[in-house]
Amino acid sequence: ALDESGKGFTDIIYEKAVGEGIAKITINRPERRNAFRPQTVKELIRAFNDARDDSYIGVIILTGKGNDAFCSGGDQALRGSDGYADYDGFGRLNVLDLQVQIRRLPKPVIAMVAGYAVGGGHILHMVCDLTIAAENAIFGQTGPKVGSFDAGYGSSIMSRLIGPKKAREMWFLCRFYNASEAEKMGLVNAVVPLEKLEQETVKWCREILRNSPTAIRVLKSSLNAVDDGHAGLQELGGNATLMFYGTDEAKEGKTAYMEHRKPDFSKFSRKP
Ligand code: 2NE
Repeated sequence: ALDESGKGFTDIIYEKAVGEGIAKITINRPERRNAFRPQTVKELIRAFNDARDDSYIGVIILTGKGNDAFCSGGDQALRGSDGYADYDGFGRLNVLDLQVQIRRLPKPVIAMVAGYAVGGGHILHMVCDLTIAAENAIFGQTGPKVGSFDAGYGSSIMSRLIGPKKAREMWFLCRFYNASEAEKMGLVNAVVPLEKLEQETVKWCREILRNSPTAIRVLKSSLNAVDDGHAGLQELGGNATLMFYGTDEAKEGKTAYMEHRKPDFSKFSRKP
């Protein structure tokens, strides 16, 4: 059963599976192959924030409406000289904020891909922690064909995922790759028949949800830490602080401060 909690969204559908701990965020612009405009990205950011803050949610699925596309990138009809502009007329590249949000979100995000994941849509699936693809999925970058590129995560994460030579091929030639090619390249975790896509994705979610949430949280940040530099260390370090606060040693420091006395750390061993 799905509990609609995304009232007020126009470009996405936001659902939470009752009793499961799974949130599902669906880009809902199928008439444009789920291309995103600034409003779409604003809504995605709101939904991801909600799923992050909901302690009941342990895994988030990102997908696109329909079977034709996961996402075809930025809406080219709205592209101007300073980014993508919709209601307020300001050009933006707010999808870059969304990429960072997914990367830093302390819960696994799974891209569930049917049809095209191309351009900025391909980058969105790459920044997700896992990708489950339907047999009809097609992956590729189109930027250099349409006068665009992503020199950030879209390049560095791709190079890590599929290797520097293959990443150059993908960006320089702008070829499309089918699901089985993508699996061989290491772009996706599994390929399943289209009719099994959701079932298989939920199965992966449930397997993750059976495991320790703290272990998963720390592992996500540690798997990103080297590549994300200072920001990666900050994320990983934040998890260390989070766990340290639960210890008697940390509590002694805080309690002593509140009681206006010197802290007594003498009973805490200096472990080898
Ligand atoms: C995705 C693809 C390959 C699908 O092809 P097909 O043949 O299945 O569909 P079709 O007919 O091309 O698309 C259906 C409708 O969706 C629109 C199309 O214009 C078409 O509209 P109508 O002609 O029916 O009115 N549509 C699809 N993608 C769109 C898009 N991204 N923007 C606006 N309208 C779009 C094929 O549609 C395709 O190649 N799409 C373009 C992919 C693309 O180049 N994306 C932008 C890359 S740049 C980017 O995303 C980016 C970045 O590089 C850096 C930062 C931020 C974003």
